Amino acid sequence: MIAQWVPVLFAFGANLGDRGETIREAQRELSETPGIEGFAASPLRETIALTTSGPDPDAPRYLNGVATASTMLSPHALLDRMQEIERDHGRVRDERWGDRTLDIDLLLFGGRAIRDERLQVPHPRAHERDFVLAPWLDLDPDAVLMGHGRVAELLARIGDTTSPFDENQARARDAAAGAVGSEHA
Ligand code: PH2
Ligand code: MG
Ligand code: MG
Repeated sequence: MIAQWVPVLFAFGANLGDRGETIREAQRELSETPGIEGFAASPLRETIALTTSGPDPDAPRYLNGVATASTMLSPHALLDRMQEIERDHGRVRDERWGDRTLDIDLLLFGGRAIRDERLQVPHPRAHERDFVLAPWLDLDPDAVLMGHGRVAELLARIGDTTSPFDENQARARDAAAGAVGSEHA
């Protein structure tokens, strides 16, 4: 059988630990997985935690981003790899929508609709989440969400509460904090 390469969209989120480092490492690991090609990641955005009782400005903020790629893996093989990377970064699955070191979601898998115990694709709530739509629009101003239309319009409709995140500044700050810390070690 000739391999079929399918375009996919991933979402990444983290609100515990070194959020930016974790997401960028996880993206590198995913991009280096055999059967995944053409990985392109969005800028990261800082976002208010959405909990089961609504947005919680007091909860640790998330960093969120999305990435596009092509894959010849099956949806479930891809999900296995995503969950392996989540586990490698210390993800524990307990509370629904609880704080987490790393969340990787599969939002789109080609034009396919998949619904089983492990997967729901297209992601049922992507169209109403600014923390998905805003970084996706950064990556692709012409993005269209299957079944819902243009991402620019969806985001304009719900409003954007996310803010840009300066990764270079965060790295510089961490490096400075590390240098100070070592002086006192
Ligand atoms: N993910 C959740 C629940 N709440 N809130 C933000 N801001 N970003 C997320 O990625 C997120 C969330 C469940 O996966
Ligand atoms: Mg999620
Ligand atoms: Mg998830």
